[in-house]
Order: sequence, then structure tokens, then C-alpha cells
Amino acid sequence: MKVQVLREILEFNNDLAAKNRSGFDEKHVFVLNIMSSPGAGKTTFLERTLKDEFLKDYRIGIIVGDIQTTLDAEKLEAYNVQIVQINTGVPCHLDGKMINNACKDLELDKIDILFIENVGNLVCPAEFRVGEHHKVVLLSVCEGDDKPLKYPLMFHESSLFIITKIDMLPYTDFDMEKVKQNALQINNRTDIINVSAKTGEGIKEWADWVKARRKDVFGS
Ligand SMILES: Nc1nc2c(ncn2[C@@H]2O[C@H](COP(=O)(O)OP(=O)(O)O)[C@@H](O)[C@H]2O)c(=O)[nH]1
Ligand SMILES: [Mg+2]
Repeated sequence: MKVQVLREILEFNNDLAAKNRSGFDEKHVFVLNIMSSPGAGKTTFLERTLKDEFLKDYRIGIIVGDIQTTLDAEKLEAYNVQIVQINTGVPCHLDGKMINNACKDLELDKIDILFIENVGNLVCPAEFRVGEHHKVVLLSVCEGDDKPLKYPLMFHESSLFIITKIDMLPYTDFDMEKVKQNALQINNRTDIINVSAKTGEGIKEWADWVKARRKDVFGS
């Protein structure tokens, strides 16, 4: 019975996500769903992405999901972007309905790339589509190179794996080769980029990835 209920919830969500996706496609909004555990560096990474301006030719929108507070949205507000904060209250992930509602507060006609910062959690966000073109998973070098094996769904579902805080590598026993092998064992099609939002390393490579994937979908 439990299994049936869960299947219905996921099917209902998938229908809404598909509707969101048609709306995004119609308006040529390229959407990335950015997921990680709490504190892996999602907000700082988005901030650095905006600051470094490799995507300055694109109009950016951001939806930030958190259980509580508007702290992340406040950090990102300094940049010239449309931004909406969702507070889920209890749920540990964003879903199709929340994104549908948040989009009512955005002028989608004026957005080329929409970043969705999901709620910090390495499990639930991977189960709920929101209408994104790609999922992106972040893992920091402070969290352990075994995480792709322990949380396989998130790594399996993501088109891009970003290893964050690589400036912290000297202070950890994180094995870069091992984490890449582990991620590729779960998903051999994933792209992998090393990033430090502190030094800016990898931010251009990430921006180039975004541009290339957007081109795959919309041709420009
Ligand atoms: N050294 C270092 N610290 C970082 C980096 N990215 C984020 N942080 C720090 O990690 C903490 C959590 O970052 P935040 O962006 O809030 O993570 P989020 O919860 O995934 O959005 C903050 O104290 C950031 O300053 C990085 O690339 N290098
Ligand atoms: Mg955040």
C-alpha cells in the first residue's frame, strides 16, 4: 500500500514537472536543478558564477529552496538577476508544484537560464523532477569521496558532477581519483568539473558547460 501511495505521489509530480518543462521550452528558458547536501557550497558557487560574469550575455533567474529563511536569496540579490525564495517549511526537497508556483513570481520571458538551488539533501531532491533540463550535483571535498556510492540516485540522475571547495584539498584526505571513479561507476555518462568558489577555479569551465548544454536544447 505504501509503495502504491509513493508511486502516485511521484507520478503526480512527474506530470506537473512535465508541464513546467513545456512552459520552459516554449519560452526558451534553460533550467538546471542544483542539488547537494547542506553546506556543500551551492549558494557560494552561484554567487561566484554571477560575480565572474562568464554568463553575462544571458539573463539569469534563480529559485532558491530552503526549509526556512531567506538568507540565500538575500546573498544573491546583490546581482542583476530575478530571484525567488521558496521556504518549504518541512519538506526536504523542491517539487513540481513549488516550482510552478515560484515561476508565477518570475518574468520567464526575460530569463535565458534559470538556476534552481534545491534544498540541501543528498536523497529526496533526486526523486522529484521539477521540469529541469539537467540535474547537477555538488559534493565538497570535505564530505568524503565515498558519497557517490552511498547516495547513488543523486549521482545517477545528474548530468554534471561538480566537486566543490577544491581549495580545501590539502586539509582533507579526499581522494580526487577515487571520487571520480565512484561517480563514474554509478553514472558513466556524467561530466565532472572541479571548482573552488573561493579562488574561482573551474567557474569558466562550468559556464562553458552551461552554454554548451543550452545550445544542445535551444540551438543558441
Ligand atoms: N574554502 C571554501 N569554502 C567554501 C567554498 N564554497 C563555499 N564555501 C563555504 O562553505 C559554507 C557553505 O556554503 P553555502 O554556499 O552556504 O552552501 P549551501 O548550503 O550548499 O548553499 C560557507 O561558509 C561558504 O563560505 C569554496 O569553494 N571554498
Ligand atoms: Mg544555500
